[in-house]
Amino acid sequence: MAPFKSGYISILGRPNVGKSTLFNRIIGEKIAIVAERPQTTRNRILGIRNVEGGQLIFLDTPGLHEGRSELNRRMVQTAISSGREADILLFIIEAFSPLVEEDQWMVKSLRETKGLPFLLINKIDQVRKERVLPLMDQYRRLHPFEKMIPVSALTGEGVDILLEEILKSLPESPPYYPDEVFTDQTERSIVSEMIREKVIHQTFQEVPHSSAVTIESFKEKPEKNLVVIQGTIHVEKDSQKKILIGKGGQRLKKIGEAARKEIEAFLGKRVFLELWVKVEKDWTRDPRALDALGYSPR
Ligand SMILES: Nc1nc2c(ncn2[C@@H]2O[C@H](COP(=O)(O)OP(=O)(O)OP(=O)(O)O)[C@@H](O)[C@H]2O)c(=O)[nH]1
Ligand SMILES: [Mg+2]
Repeated sequence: MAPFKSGYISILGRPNVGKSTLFNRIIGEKIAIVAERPQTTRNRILGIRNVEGGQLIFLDTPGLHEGRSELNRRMVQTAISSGREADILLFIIEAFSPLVEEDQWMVKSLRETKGLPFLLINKIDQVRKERVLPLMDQYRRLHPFEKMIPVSALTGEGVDILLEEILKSLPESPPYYPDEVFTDQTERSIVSEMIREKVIHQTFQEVPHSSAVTIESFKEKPEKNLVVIQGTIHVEKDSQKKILIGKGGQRLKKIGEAARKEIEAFLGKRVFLELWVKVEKDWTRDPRALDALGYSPR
């Protein structure tokens, strides 16, 4: 029998390239939130996929970018340090994006890591196949990638091949986690992220980047198959609070309804969700506020 393999796989790349979409597809659950906008993921999220003969532990990370605020800095630091822990690095690019200076900078940051670098060309559902080869050639000249695999996180194309290739490259090791564990995220943190996702989907300009969500209380009422959740959406300015609440409270109501539906499906229970909006002046620049909101680099 083949020896058991197990290890950590860090998912890295610029914002919006599809890291969290790929992560969710591989884990088979929506743990990480996804949006059309860049800089959605802010923390490192662990997810486990057990396959025959192996345990694959994936780390979803914030997009690598040049941010101005302390929040941006912490996000990038989180991504880079998760790369240092990993046995394999999945460096994701978009099939339709030409190689630019930022990509070169990112690939350089990989040089200081010990993990095996894979290049994933994502979103191949969006391009004709002949466009992928020249892009691979460019990246090959930039860095000695162990493997280059075209995928579509959206349709799943190429993902089985990716999992096989990962398993081949992982070290021999017993599993790190028991079989039934699939993430390190708590119900509470998944719920707060679901709310934040709806904020991102339903607001514009700087509001998504200026919003954070905390859960104030999470009370189970088993006799009614109900969970009562109270959450706070933190923004940086009064003007953002106004936008978030909307005319007559309409926008906040929509955000709450969309979030409640998703939370109910996730928990398998009825949910009563109450949301407040609070102004926390310039929290994206304030180290103490960032710690309090759960954005400490790891
Ligand atoms: N067409 C297509 N769209 C995709 C694919 N993968 C992801 N997307 C879309 O790309 C957008 C960004 O996806 P995310 O998974 O949030 O990207 P991310 O890299 O995690 O972004 P950050 O967390 O901001 O760094 C979303 O609108 C996804 O639906 C793909 O394979 N094909
Ligand atoms: Mg993400």
